[in-house]
Amino acid sequence: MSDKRAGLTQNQLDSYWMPYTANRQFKKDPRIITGAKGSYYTDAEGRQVFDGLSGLWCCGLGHGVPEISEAVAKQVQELDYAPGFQYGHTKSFQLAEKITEFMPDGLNRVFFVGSGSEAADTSLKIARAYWRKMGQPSKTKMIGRIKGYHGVNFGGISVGGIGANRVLYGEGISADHLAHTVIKGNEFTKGQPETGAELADELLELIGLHDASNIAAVIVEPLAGSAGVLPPPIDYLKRLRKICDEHNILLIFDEVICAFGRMGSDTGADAFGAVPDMMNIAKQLTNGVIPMGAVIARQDIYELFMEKGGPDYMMELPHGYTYSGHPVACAAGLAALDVLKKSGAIQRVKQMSGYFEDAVHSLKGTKYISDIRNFGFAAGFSVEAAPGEPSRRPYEVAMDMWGKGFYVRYGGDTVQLGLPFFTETDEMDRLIDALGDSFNALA
Ligand code: PXG
Repeated sequence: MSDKRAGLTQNQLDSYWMPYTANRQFKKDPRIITGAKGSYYTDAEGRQVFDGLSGLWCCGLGHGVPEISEAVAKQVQELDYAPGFQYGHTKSFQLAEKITEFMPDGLNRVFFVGSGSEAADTSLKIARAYWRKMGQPSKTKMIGRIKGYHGVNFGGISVGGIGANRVLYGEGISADHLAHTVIKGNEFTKGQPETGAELADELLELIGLHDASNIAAVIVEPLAGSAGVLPPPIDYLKRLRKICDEHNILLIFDEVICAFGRMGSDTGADAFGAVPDMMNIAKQLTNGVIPMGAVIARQDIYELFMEKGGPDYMMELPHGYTYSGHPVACAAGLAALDVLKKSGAIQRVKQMSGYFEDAVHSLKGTKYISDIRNFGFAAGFSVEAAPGEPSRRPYEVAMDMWGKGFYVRYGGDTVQLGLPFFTETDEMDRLIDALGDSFNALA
């Protein structure tokens, strides 16, 4: 018999303080997932639910990929844990090398972490330490971007640009912000907007204000995900790259969502034609099966730390996590990247992204949809605010969709889609039809 609460008692429900969740609403009407295979979840009532966000942007290859499950099971038996400080195990080195095969030339030194948030703070710390090693210790300020998301740790929320994620937490690290790239007139653009590259020039104003001698790094998502899928205007990232070069500022791409196929390419850097000095990755690295992230640095950044590291028994970067390079995560990563390559998933996303683009833009004109943005297998819909309640309609749409057997993401004033890489065209059609109906059903 189906049971919406999956047999959970009220006390069990109450005991868990859920992340980024409206706990009170959820616990009144739980949405419990009990299984997953391919592009579908099974919920506690035994329903099949289409996974319209690939988990939380992390399961592009679908659920229950046998090669990954088997690699994880084998690894747990063979070496469940190994200390990552001052000792190593083979798979961390193998995975580091494999990751570099997906990276732009020159980005080939991989520092493992446990999540996207840890990647953000790690990259910011490496940037500051880099300038200290370079003899320029005043370069400490970070430049992020309005609407940017870099996870939830103090460095990440400081450079992040989503107010709701910052407002409760007081002071962070020293940071300023570029304007976001959503501009009037670009609504309903398919793919990258043609106008808006000049917004990168705002970095020159921030340099004028703070002086490059005080700025360590600029950090941006090539395509901003959490804020509602914001593809960069054409040439915007190239312009940021040029300004950073001219002013001796490091450029960090947070590719926690972009890297490994979501953009129909190995990385966002590749898709948008600009190469950062450091890249943050997570999510798709293990297909979401085991938590893992990494920062990939330019070789000469790594080498500077080695040269200026003191005697060779001294560690060059006093930083790392208990679970950096966890053997089970490495096994999952090796298998996931192998499947990603061999299955042709990335090429498929590229090929099918036109169909997806047309499908999502067919909702132009639908009630309350004020903008639609897309790239690769990612799409975001801006939703006109209900009076005084900007987040209400996205929530209502997502709940209506869940009721109809589709999981989509809602947050702020947007609804987002991040399709599994092997989504069929008829699945896209059904998803988009259902989404249109859910908007039309709004009061
Ligand atoms: N950077 C970026 C660009 C992200 O998208 C993080 C860092 C943080 O990663 P961790 O692993 O610490 O959560 C993220 C995470 C959404 C959504 O619906 C996005 C994320 C997480 C959950 C939901 O857009 N991004």
